[in-house]
Order: sequence, then C-alpha cells, then structure tokens
Amino acid sequence: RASVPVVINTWPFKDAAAAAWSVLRSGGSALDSVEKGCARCEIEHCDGSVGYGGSPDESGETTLDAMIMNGNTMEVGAVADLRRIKNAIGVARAVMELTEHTLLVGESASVFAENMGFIAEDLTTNNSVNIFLQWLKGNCQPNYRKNVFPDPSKTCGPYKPRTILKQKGRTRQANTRSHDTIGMIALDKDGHVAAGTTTNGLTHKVPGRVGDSPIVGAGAYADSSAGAAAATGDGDVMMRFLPSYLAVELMRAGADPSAACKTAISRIKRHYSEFFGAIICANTTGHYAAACNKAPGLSQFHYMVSNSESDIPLLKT
Ligand code: SD4
Repeated sequence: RASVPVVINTWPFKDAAAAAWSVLRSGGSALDSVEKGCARCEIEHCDGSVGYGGSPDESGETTLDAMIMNGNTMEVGAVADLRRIKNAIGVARAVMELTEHTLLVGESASVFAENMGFIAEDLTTNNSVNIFLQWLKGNCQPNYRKNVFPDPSKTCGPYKPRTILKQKGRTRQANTRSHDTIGMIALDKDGHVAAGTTTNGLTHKVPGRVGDSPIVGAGAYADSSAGAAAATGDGDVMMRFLPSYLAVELMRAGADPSAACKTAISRIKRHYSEFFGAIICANTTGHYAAACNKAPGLSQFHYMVSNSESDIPLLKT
C-alpha cells in the first residue's frame, strides 16, 4: 500500500530514518527531510561508512562525498572529495542554494564550505587511524608512497595498481564493510520529491577517488513528475550505468518502482555479474521498492521506510 508523505533510506539506519520522518510528519519539505536524515548519519557516522572517522584513503585521510537534489526545480548541489568538514550534505545544499553550480570538489569545496560558515575539523578518529595502520602493515612497501600519514618516516612510492583494483568486469567484488552509504528519497505532502546521499566512500581508495554518491543520476535522482531513486554499493562500477536516473526514467515511462529498481540492477549485472550494490525507488504516488544484486557480501538488502502507516520507521528487506 502506498502512503504519502514517505521517506525511504538505504540500510538499517534507524535514527536517520526517524530524523527524516520527523520533518515530513510535521508537514516539512522533502528536501529538509532528506538533509536532516542524511545529516543524522553524518553525526552518528552510521556504520563507519558515513561522515568523519571512517574509510580512510591510501594516505589515511577521510574525505566525504554528498549530494542533494530538489525534484521540483531539478536543482542539485554536490560535493566530492570534501576534506575537513563534517556536514557534507549541508555543504551540498549550500552549493545548490548559494551558487549557480552543481558540484564542487576537493580542497576548493572545503574552502567554499569554510567561507559559508561550516567549521573545519579533523575528520580522523582513533578508529580511522587504526583501520589505516592495519592496512599499511599489509600494503605499504618501502617507497610505496611519499609523505604517508601519520608516520612521515614511512615512505611509500607512486601508486601501483593493486590486484583488487585491476580486476576488471565480471569478477570484481567489493567488501561489505567498505560499503554502506546512506541514500535517501522523500516525497512530501505537497507531492514534492527530493533525494540525497552522503558517504565517506570506499576504504583505502586512491586519494582523489570520487564514488557514485555525489554524481547526479548515479548516487541519486529525483523528479517530482516521475519519482526518485538512490543507489548504494560499488560506486566505481555503478556510476557507469546511472542507475538512479534509469530507475526514475523507467517509472516515468510507467514501470512500477519494483520493476524500475530491478531493471536498474540487472542492467549493471549484465556486465558485472557479481557487483555489490542495491537501489531504492519511489514513485509520485508513494509506492516504493528496492532491489539488490544478490552476490557475495550481499545476500539481503535492508532499507528503512517511514510513512504514516507506522509510528516508527520500518525495516524492510
Ligand atoms: C561509493 N557508493 O563511494 C559509495 C559507497 C556505498 O554502499 O554506497 N556503499 O562507492
């Protein structure tokens, strides 16, 4: 059964779902709901894969990707490779509302954020340092890369492709623990649709790597005349197929959310049969669905649905 308003998010991030739902329940907008919900995960660093203190890159730094889309105006704000700022979804919204641009990246995105009043802080925690040091033990050969954080005496040379990164196509696999980004889609009482994502991306990524989450149509997409979708998983592969855009366009053409989600996943599967990934979809009548690629590391995909049918957000598979 469909019910409006509704907000849906990837993975069992209950507090984020509750934060997003509290906005809709009190008559707020889909856009505010998505921002509030995603920001909640940034504060709690949901599963270590959102916000500060998780997924250190090859130099030990945590960087953030986020986007938000207003399906009414088709405006988008996004940040990628954001450094030193915890509230990535907030910066994404500032890009959308305070600039004429869509996507800001890296150091310059951080400077923009600081200029807009966001506080610059270290995104490193004991947890992220430990993850990084564990990884260094196994991977940092002498001369592998220079100036490695946090021990500059370890010199590590230029990037060399590692086996996992070299695996092209069909057999490429990702590790569940490095993939649990929040993607959120909301439909408010006025029929406005919004979508958003926020993540610290892939653990041990090459510095500068940007995932699918801040890419319009890949991480998420929203159009109040068709619906919304958000994807999660192996962003390096998934962004090649713009699954969120595809799902929304399928719903526009009349597909129900379940068929749209399934088709978006199977399109990727044709080329990457064991990719790690899932997608959530909702149409403008409040019907929703999800699909995942049942592959190693993902036998079931959990997501949250919040609408007036229940007092608390419901966990679905
Ligand atoms: C990325 N798509 O950076 C993100 C990670 C993710 O579930 O969604 N994990 O590749």
